[in-house]
Amino acid sequence: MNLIPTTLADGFWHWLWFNEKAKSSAGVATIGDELFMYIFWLSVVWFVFLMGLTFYFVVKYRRKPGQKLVRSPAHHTPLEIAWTVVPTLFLVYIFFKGFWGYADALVAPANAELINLKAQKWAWRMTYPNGAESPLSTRFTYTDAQGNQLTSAQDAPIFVVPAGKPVQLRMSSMDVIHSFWVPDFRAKFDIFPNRYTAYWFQADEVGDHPIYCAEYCGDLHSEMYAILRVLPEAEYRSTIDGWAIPWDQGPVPVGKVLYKTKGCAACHTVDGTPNTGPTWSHIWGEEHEFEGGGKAVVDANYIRESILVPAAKIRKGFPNQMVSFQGQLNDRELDALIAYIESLGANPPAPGTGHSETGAETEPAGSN
Ligand code: HEC
Ligand SMILES: [Cu+2]
Repeated sequence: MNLIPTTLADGFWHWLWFNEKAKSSAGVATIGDELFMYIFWLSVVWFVFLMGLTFYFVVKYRRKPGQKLVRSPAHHTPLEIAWTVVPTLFLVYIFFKGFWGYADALVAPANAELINLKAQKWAWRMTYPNGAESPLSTRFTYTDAQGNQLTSAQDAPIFVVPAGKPVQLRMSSMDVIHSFWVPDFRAKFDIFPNRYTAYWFQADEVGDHPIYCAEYCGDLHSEMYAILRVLPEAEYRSTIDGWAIPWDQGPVPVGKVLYKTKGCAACHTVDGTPNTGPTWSHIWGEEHEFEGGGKAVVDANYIRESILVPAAKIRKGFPNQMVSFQGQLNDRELDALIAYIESLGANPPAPGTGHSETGAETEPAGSN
């Protein structure tokens, strides 16, 4: 996939001059750009001055015919104090600027939206203040600053954050060290196992920003990305409310949300059309045949096995493409998914459950 910023392609100077401002208004982003340019220009000025002086001296004091060698002074206290103190002042300024930027990045404003971020080989997961999680994976397209339309080669989660409000991330890793990196925000922070690190930013404009992992963490390190979507605050709220798991409403509504947030929706439909995987509509009670022979009736046990050990029974006509959700779904969640699939209708229909959503149901009950 190609999410490399194309800014360089617009010309070296464009890139060098930081025409592209950090898209986060929080302290660290602006300090980052500012300090970078300060150090850059400081280096340029001193480099030109020192090299110029060297060149001038080489020419001026070069050995000329007939000139006697003079003993150069070994010590000049005022000069030595000057060339120690002056550069030190520049360095002290850099230190404090950097230190303040760092401290700023750690200490979030009190009204910040607290979001948990989990890093894991090789994926990101966000848990919002209402307990909701982003859908596990979606194919996404991203339009960069130059208007190029980029599409991810892999599924990746889309995270949402409110615009114009500080967002604090409480980050930890499930395995090795990762690093949260949003180039647009100049945000980069290490994430450790068994420990939390914090980072905050404020994005004022609505838009998408790629997130990368900036700490080499194994084979698929380069595929460890996600999209950070900045939404107007009201839209952000309604989005995470839609992802919230309504535990107090019983298993069926819970299963319905899990269907979306756990990524099942990427391969399964609930309206009768087959996708990468079979539809869930009216499969309850149906007899399914498997690749390589054998068949079974779809019931709670069959569904449980299909989710935890998908490769055990491959439905005829479908690829062996589903990954195991062992460890990703607890028993309560499995129960909810099973209840949800059951709620999508039985085949043959149970007496007295007039189906109405798909074509087959218009036939009298018991006809198939
Ligand atoms: C990458 C695509 C993909 C994802 C994501 C996926 N599945 Fe599947 N699923 C399949 C495919 C393909 C099959 C058929 C092959 C097989 O039986 O393994 C299948 C089969 C099933 C079956 C058996 C269906 C039948 O008609 O016999 C169930 C139940 C199921 N999946 C549940 C789930 C649940 C629950 C989730 C989300 C937690 C999920 N799947 C996520 C691709 C996927
Ligand atoms: Cu990583």
